[in-house]
Amino acid sequence: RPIALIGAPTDIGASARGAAMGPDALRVAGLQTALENHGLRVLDQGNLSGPANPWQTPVQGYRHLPEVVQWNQSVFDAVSAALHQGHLPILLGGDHCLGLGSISAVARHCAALGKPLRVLWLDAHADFNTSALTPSGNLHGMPLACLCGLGPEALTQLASLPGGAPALRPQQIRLIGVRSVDPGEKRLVHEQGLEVFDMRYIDEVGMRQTMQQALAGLDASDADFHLHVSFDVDFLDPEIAPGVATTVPGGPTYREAQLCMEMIADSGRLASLDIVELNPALDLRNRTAELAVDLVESLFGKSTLMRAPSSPGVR
Ligand code: DIR
Ligand code: MN
Ligand code: MN
Ligand code: MN
Repeated sequence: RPIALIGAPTDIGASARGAAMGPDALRVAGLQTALENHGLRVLDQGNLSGPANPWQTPVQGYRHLPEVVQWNQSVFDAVSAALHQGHLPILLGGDHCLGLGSISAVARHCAALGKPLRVLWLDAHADFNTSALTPSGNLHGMPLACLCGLGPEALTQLASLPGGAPALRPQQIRLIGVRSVDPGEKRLVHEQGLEVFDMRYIDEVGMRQTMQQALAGLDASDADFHLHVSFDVDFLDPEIAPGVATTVPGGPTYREAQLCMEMIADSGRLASLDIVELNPALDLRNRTAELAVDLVESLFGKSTLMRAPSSPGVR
């Protein structure tokens, strides 16, 4: 299945400027060639366009809500079209507010086909704030809550299924690598029953068992699961990934991140991907973009040796 690269050059939902340069930094780091060298067909669809960042203060708990809606509508349309054509969409962000448009498109696609969907959210943060809880008003801290129906109507409407239900139920989500959750957000995450594999959990049981649990049941169903990965680059430890605006110490190491990606690849279910929050303005000689490309190669099945995908781990 060909891969469609969809660039969304904006930092409209972020806390700092710069993520708008993410798509080109990933291209410069050789994303397309890396995937092609692995035998995949890749169509770079170029960049979407949308409103400029007016860099204003929050209005009723949201910064740039109308612009965030516009960008997400474009992402929704582009990801929907790619899925409709049988492509595997990779959204090149841009900040993480765009996960709303991307996953809304995926959820509708799955609903139409009657396919079960699971979302792996790789992130230092839970992205489960609401206007009442957010310390910043930045919408990149809210996409997951909006996808579950908690958010401003303009976004929850975009993130709804044809019958009106939210795009996602909390049970479909696995959060991995979390180490920064705001006080009110913490309560909401708990109330909603999200399954969170935070860094303490990864410290205690290791990445292998964490991923076994996060991927559990994907092949149990008769139906073919659709696995969506939303990869916020701040998931990674800042020592290896300095090119993000909201670094939080104590993230996965290079080896842990590789294992995470390899085990997702082994599941054989990856069907759509977001790469978000890369901020080239804060990076060192594009090394974070290069690391992201390296990890995405593993996510698409690159491995050191020829080994059966059923090797210890997932299936
Ligand atoms: C913080 C930071 N929780 C907020 N969030 C994110 O402003 O809501 N940073 N997602 O990447
Ligand atoms: Mn995020
Ligand atoms: Mn984050
Ligand atoms: Mn490489």
